[in-house]
This record gives sequence, structure tokens and C-alpha cells, in this order.
Amino acid sequence: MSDKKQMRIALIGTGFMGRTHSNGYRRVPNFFPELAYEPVLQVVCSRNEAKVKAFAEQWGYASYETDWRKVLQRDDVDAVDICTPNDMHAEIAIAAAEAGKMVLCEKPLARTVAEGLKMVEAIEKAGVKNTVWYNYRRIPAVMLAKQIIDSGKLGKIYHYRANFLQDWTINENLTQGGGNWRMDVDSAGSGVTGDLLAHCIDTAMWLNGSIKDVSAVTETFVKERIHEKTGKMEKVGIDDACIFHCHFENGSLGLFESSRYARGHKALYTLEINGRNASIRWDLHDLNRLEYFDHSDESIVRGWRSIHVTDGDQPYMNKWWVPGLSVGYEHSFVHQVADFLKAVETGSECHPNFRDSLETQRVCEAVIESANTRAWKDTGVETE
Ligand code: SOE
Repeated sequence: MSDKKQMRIALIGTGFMGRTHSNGYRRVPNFFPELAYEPVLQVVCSRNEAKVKAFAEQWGYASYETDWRKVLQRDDVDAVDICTPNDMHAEIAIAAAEAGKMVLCEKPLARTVAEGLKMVEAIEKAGVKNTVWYNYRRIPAVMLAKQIIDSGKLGKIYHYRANFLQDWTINENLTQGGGNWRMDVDSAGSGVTGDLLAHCIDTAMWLNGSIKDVSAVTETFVKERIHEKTGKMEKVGIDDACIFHCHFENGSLGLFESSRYARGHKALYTLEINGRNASIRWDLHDLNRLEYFDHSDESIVRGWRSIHVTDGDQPYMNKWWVPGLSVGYEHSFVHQVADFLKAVETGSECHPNFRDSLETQRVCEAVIESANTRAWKDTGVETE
């Protein structure tokens, strides 16, 4: 029996994200043995009893429920992890906070700023620890980018460029709603803007500060799809693709593109930052590599360095194997669990918390408004 303090987790939702988070909870005690807390897979909840029972057995949850309200009534739950479609985030998070539970919420925080604001108010009123799963921040090479930028090596930043490209919705027969909730604007809030660009915006504001204003275009390539709710052809309300440019508070220019119609791309997230003295770039398909160009290098050997981020001195890497051997996508979730447990132990914040993620929500909303009105929009993001 372990002498660690237990953090009893209730997972709500058993989809793709339910699996990534569960894997994170299971791996942490082995690789972060110094932490005072250990996660306990206490209960998993989903409406379909057969599915949730099978999930509980597969991942080692001690029990299961089919009604999330029952989960919140349980005294044997410390933290609620929300992995449901986006339209459930606000209701569950607010109720969980009111029940005094810690809350971990899948991204994006909410469908709208108004919903997100209510969630932030509830969390802050209850004073419960919270975080939002913008996992890409916790890839070691992206964390190294943050360290390099914060050290000032780039100098004044001029450009921030990011894209997130997929192709899984290029199919006219794909329905909206039901299992395809990401295709339904009522469930998801938006299309690629909230689903994919939200990741890029979160990373961008963390690395390069607030985004002041945006000018965007969106497109919905397939205008009508069968809706699971009505069984009829209905108008599609999500954005299939979105491109926006923006001003950052620090004076740099940003350029962002996302699409689920970029044939051949499954999950291509890339970013590049150009400063006065140096530049960095990163690509999710080669996630352990950070490329770095430093103009102060001696001219005859000056060029893009390809840093393979596996050394024990690099972020998180002393937790894993030996230099040269790498980690993957799943580890970003392991790192977030570890950072959350550490934050509880030390009484600090686990960023991005709900308030940070509300700022990302403001940018997403301004992007959609800008595209709809064909005008520049201020984001209203708070500056430090
Ligand atoms: C969409 O396909 C999706 O699964 C997003 O919902 C995730 O947030 C992203 O990380 C990968 O793509």
C-alpha cells in the first residue's frame, strides 16, 4: 500500500480524450515518483452502460456510473475530469466546482466566451484547483521553445506563424451530431477554430503574449449534411477551414491557418517564431525536434540547428529514458497530470487554468466574428 496522498479521479466521457487522460493518470506514479499525490482511477462515467463498463475494466477504474450528477454527489471523488463534447463542459464544470471538486477540463474551455466566463466565476468562487488540457504545451521541445524565448535569445519578436491541418472531414457522407459531434455547431461551438486553432492560440499566447486583434476568413466547404438528430439534410454551422492574421501585444504579426480539408495531412501542427536575433520552428510530426537559428553564430557555420530534445537537461526528459531515446504524443498528457498533482502539492496554479483558457476563447470568438462580419475585431484579451 502506497503512503502517498490519493487524488481520486472521476472521468466523464470515454472517447479518444478519455483514453489519453486515463493513460496519463496510470503512467505518472511510475515516472514521477517524487510527487506527494498519486491519481486513483475511482470512477468513470458515460451514458452507455455496456461501453462504460468495458472502459472501466480496460483502464482499471474501480467503478462506473451512467449519470454524471451521481458522480458529483460521491464523497469518494476529489477531482472531476471532463472529456465530454463541448456543449457539456460548462454545466458539468460549474456543478463540479459547486460540489467542491477540483476540475480538469478538455479543450476548448467552452463553446462561447459567455459560457467560459460563467465557468471561471464558478471555479474562482469555489476556489478549486483547475486546468484545461491544452496538451501541446507539454511536449518537451515546445517547452524548450518557451525556455529559449523567455531567456531573451530571440530578441524582439517580429513574426509568429502556426498551422494545424487535417483531412478527416473530406467526405460528403459524414453526418453531423451524434458520434460526429465535432461536426455539429451546437455541440462543438465552432469547427476548426475551437478544435484546432484553439491549440495554436493557446501555445501562441503562452510563447508570445496576448493577441490584440484579428482579421479572419472561414469557409464551410460542404454546406449541408445529414444531422443525426433529425435524420434530415441540415445546414452545416461549423467552419471547415479558417485563416486569420493578427497583432500581438508585443508588436509582432501573427498568421494562423487551420483546415480539415488539407488532403494528406492527418495532424500537422507547425509553428515558427522569428525574432531580431534568432528564430525557432517546430513540427508535431517530428515532435522531439526543435529547430533553432541563431544569427550570433560565427558566420561560416551559421545555419538552422536541429536540436533533438532528449537530453536529461531538457524539459521533462530526465523523467524518461536515456539521451537519444524519445517520447511521444501521449507523454504530453502524462506531463500535464504530473504538473497538476505538483500544483496541488505546492498550492500553485496548473497553467493553462480556466482563466488562461478564457483568453484563448476570446480570441476564437473574435476570429469567428471577424469572419462573419468581414471586419477586424479586438479580442478583449487581458494584457499583463
Ligand atoms: C480533432 O481531430 C482532434 O482530435 C482534436 O480534437 C484534438 O484536440 C487535437 O489534438 C487532434 O485533433
